[in-house]
Amino acid sequence: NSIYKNITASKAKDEKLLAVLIDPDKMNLNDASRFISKVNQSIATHIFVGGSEVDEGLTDSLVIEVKKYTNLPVVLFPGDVIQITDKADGILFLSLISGRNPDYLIGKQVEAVSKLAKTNLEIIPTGYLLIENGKETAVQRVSETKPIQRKDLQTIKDTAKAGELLGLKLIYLEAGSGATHAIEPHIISEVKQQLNIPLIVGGGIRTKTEIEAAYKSGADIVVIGTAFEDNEAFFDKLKKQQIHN
Ligand code: 1GP
Repeated sequence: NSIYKNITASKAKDEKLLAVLIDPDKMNLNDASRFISKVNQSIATHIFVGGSEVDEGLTDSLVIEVKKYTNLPVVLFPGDVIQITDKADGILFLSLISGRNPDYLIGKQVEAVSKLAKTNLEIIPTGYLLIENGKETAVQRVSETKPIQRKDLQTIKDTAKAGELLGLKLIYLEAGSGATHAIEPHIISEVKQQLNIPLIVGGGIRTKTEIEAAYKSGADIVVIGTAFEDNEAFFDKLKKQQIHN
């Protein structure tokens, strides 16, 4: 369970983490090597792979390709059970605790067990909270759940805390892929104050300023997908510092 240990160790040292999200439905296999070389040169620490709607088999072949070019941990962030592949290093074992659809709270997880038993994936139980961002997102449509309203801060905080009390190991605040409004800093910091476990924030984050704002408010891991898909030059703004001897 080294992925989770590393996350908690980073949290303890206040070292911030950045996950690049790759949607197998959107990434062409031929583009993977170029894309991953950009990831390698950036401050990214993790690669997440997943999407709301991904055809069977695509995740497997993409993860194989990605692993050829990087040593970063590849963590599944699955929208469905068919996205489980033993080629990755770990999996965010998600429960959509902002919603009230039993399939996404426990049903898919039960379905996943026999598949997971055939893998060596590090399983990281994760409470997943969808927060309203101004437009309908894929997660909302596919899971047929309502996001929690941004203004309903108490429910957001209590839901995140309930996830921790249930024994989940991470809380993921999600505005939705391509969200017009990323999770607001005050929401992040209020949630952070409730939690002892690490906090992931993603959805609609497009600039270095927004990444830093999320970190400053208490995000331990920031997830970015769309901004890199739309513009790989964004990686150049997030280059690792050169070390000169
Ligand atoms: C989506 O949180 C992730 O599940 C990332 O969102 O694609 O908007 O960066 P973006």
